[in-house]
Amino acid sequence: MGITRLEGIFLWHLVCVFAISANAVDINLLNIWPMPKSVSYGHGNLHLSNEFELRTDGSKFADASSILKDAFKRSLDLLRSTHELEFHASKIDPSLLLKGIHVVVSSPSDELQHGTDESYELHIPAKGNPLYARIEAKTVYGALHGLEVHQVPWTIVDQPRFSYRGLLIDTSRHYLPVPVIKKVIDSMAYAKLNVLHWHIVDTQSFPLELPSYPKLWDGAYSVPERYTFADGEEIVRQVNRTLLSYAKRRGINVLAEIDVPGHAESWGVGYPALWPSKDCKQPLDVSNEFTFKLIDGILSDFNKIFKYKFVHLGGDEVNTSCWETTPHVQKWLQKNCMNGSEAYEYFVLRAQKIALSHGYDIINWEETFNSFGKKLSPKTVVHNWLGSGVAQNAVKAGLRCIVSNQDKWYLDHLDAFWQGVYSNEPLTNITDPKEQALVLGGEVCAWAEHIDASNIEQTIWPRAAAAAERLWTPYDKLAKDPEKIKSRLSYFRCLLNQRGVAAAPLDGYGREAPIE
Ligand code: CP6
Repeated sequence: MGITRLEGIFLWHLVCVFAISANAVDINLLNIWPMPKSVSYGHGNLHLSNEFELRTDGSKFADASSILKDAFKRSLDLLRSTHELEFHASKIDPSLLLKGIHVVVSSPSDELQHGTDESYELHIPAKGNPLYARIEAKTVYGALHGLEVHQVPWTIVDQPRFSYRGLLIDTSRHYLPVPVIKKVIDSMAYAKLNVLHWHIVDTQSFPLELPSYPKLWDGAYSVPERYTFADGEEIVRQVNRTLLSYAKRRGINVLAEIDVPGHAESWGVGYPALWPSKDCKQPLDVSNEFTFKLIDGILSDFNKIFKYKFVHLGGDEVNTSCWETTPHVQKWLQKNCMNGSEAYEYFVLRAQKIALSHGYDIINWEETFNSFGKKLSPKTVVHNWLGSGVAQNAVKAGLRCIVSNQDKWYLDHLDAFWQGVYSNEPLTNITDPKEQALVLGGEVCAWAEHIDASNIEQTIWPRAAAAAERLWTPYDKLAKDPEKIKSRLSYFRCLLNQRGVAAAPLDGYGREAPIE
């Protein structure tokens, strides 16, 4: 037989620790990612009891849908695979044997939304018989963050710095099978990211079934490369009281995007009337009422699945020249006294009104703000991607924003090294606390022209983790010199590998470290 499975995993863990121990100062300090708001450490080792259990007495959260119970079980399975298990129970002082975790949640609600309280405290008494760790949280989602801490500090008091900590996936350029998306969601929870920005459709393909307009997914690459409405529900929406969605059960909101009018050619495969002409397939036909009727139908379908308060309406990279040269659109422009850029503004603002009528707040890419920022709905969140300075301007104008500047946080750029990802500060040049509060956070983007199921994990990880700490950890706890966090990030990378996520080596993935 050779070694048992458990021993095998244990050896692997040691190898991993050994590999990074060369510049390790205190192995305890290395292990937590992202770094909590405050941590205190004790000394010595605790051991997990074989009967490691969840206690919830005193908690106001009834857990009717087993969110907490399932999260505990996942956490325990991971602990079993990555920690020194209690191999020799009889030799261990029972007061050093951790019997379980006592979770006390003060809110009875399982609602997950933008701004849901994610704070938690974790206390592990030095000794006790029986000895329990204790997690206290306002909401079950804070408690889930506590369960992600698999190290043994004495006390953690923790809460996120930013409420929006996102990752974009793009299922239009390459289809991602549902199990791959679920694994991305799992791994986001490990790093305390809380928004999956699902860039579902774009020029290349329309993989989502929508009941209102069933021919839209004629724009999918192929029959198997599609998401049914039920797939969408399973990934995102609360289906009923006990079968909660995959993302919500892990504390992750799903932000859906339709990128109009520029990135939408695939819509016209099923509904060619959306194309201005056969030679001009995007931007969508601004002169056709059907275009807006269809956006309304899509958003009413979205409303049944996507419960996050925001919907993303794109608005980037709109080239209106073919509106101006397509005869019937040109006529419409003349009749309405608009040039191309005015029609772009008209389109975006009308799409915003439709989204507002469905109860959503709106996120738009920064070109909309740069072109006609004053006219945007006050419920707009400006999504930076082009350059620096937009966030500053958006919050000065009183709008909220999220940052994703392409040179730092576009993960499909393989020369966006982890050091730069870590160093990207969302509040650069924003000093007024009122303006700072309008920066909701940021998002790393895995645009998928060159990403599919075969390489998505190593493209996202470990760099997304560097952004996750920037967005979670208080500013004064962040390393000014990213090299200082290298070994702790390496450790987190190892942990991802142990959990079956193909996170790349920090300076690996077929590229050189930046030249110093
Ligand atoms: N697709 C969409 C893209 C990009 C954007 N929107 C993009 C542009 C430039 C770079 C990377 C991605 N592929 N819909 C911009 C927000 Cl360098």
